[in-house]
Amino acid sequence: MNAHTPAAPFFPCVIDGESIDFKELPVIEVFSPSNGQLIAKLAACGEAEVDAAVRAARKAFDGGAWSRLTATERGRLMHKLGEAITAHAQDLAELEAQDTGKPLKTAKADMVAAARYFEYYGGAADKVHGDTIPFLSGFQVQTIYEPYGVTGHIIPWNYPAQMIGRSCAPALAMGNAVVLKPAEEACLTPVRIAQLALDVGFPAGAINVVTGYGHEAGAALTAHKGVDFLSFTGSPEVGVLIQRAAAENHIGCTLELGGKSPQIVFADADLDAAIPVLVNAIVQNCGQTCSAGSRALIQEQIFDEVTTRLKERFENLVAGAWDEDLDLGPLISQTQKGRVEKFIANGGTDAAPLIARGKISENASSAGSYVAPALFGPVAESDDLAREEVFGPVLSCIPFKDEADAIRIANDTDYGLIASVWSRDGGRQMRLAKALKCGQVFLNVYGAGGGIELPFGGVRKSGHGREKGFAALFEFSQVKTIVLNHG
Ligand code: TXE
Repeated sequence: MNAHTPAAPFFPCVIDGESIDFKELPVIEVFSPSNGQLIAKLAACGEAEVDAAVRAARKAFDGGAWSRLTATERGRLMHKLGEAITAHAQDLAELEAQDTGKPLKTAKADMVAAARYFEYYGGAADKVHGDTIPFLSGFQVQTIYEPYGVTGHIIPWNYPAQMIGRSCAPALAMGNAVVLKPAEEACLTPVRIAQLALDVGFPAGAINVVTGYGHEAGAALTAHKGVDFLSFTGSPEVGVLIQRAAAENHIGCTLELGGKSPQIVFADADLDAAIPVLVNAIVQNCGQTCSAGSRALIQEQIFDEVTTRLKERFENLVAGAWDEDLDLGPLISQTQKGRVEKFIANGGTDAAPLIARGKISENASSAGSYVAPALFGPVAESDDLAREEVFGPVLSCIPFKDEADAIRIANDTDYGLIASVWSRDGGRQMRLAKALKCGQVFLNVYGAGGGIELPFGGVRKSGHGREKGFAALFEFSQVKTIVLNHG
């Protein structure tokens, strides 16, 4: 590995309609998780560059070309950006796969979703309207939804292209100007998508992207007094810093901080339908998904049958480089690999017996950050594998007795993001849907393909606020009440 390979392209920041390299700044080198090779370089931006981006966004919002567009015109531009992502889907998917290590087929699906975010929110841009409210005689009252102004977005490395859509598209639809700080580990597609936005005619300053480390560029964006609202997806620890900074500046924020999501399998479930979904929900993106189904809660009388069937599948899973296009890729970094391997090494005890491991492809580079998937069970409720977010391809199987027991165990973590219930009993499905403390409940399905239309978010340590669906449009706007006395 040559850390100074000249061929590795520089990915710029996008500020005020310009792509700027900031080559005078310290350089962040981006390595492929598949083979450890240098694939790109970025500027490690700090306060000055973040300030330039926030000022550009402010100019776009306060009287600039962006602020003069109607909601319909904003929506049309967003549609065009969705179309441009689709037109460049192959190149973007390859870039995403190299940057994150995810299999190419997964990266291709991510580009479909990224385009869909701009299409969906482009269509929604002119469909948010207020109310007229009956009030005192002689009064006319109406409400309108207004953008905040400049919104700051900090996103992680697991779905870079999807995340620029998920976080920024609803903010743009409502008329905000955005400043995005993507993750230093993987941010190449957000930079390209911001450049595509300029190509399709987004005015300067509407979408700004600043590369850099979290503790520098991220912290500068979070603390900036010119930011009117913050949206963060990442770890609970940093989520606390974001919320604290938002409080200091008297602004709001949404936080999406991961989970320990359960899939609850009752004895009357259709196991042929459930088993592949149980596997996919933890293997997808190598388990590096906030809504990964990392706990399988299985009713006692079918525990052995289900874990035997899961074992067969886990033993046949293979991790490999992005272009091998296997079941799963490497983890994002050696740091994450170390973290996940520690969880696996701490298992294998009476409290968490190891049932099965998958494989790593023979072609996989020793410099890649691969982890063979792991299946544990029966995992004790108190064990870390039953309670902590591993963020890797590790499934913990936990037995339960009855409905009450299932609800108790499912709700007994600090997190609450999503859950699923596998049962043919309609009454039970609805009882659990109401009793589970989380933001989404799926019945006889899991995740529903990421459903951009479906409000998504957590409770407690999983965060607060809602992304996706129309709910996100209300997060990125505030209601104003106008009262006219015509009496
Ligand atoms: O997250 P960080 P990491 C969880 C998952 C994972 C763990 C650690 O369990 O194993 O978090 O991942 C920016 N001020 N999730 O260390 O540090 C950072 O640059 C402002 C769940 O990668 O939270 C990046 O852009 N910003 C999750 C983003 O925060 C800061 C996705 C996320 O990085 C900052 C990722 C600071 N002081 C991890 N420090 C999910 N919910 O999907 C860092 N950042």
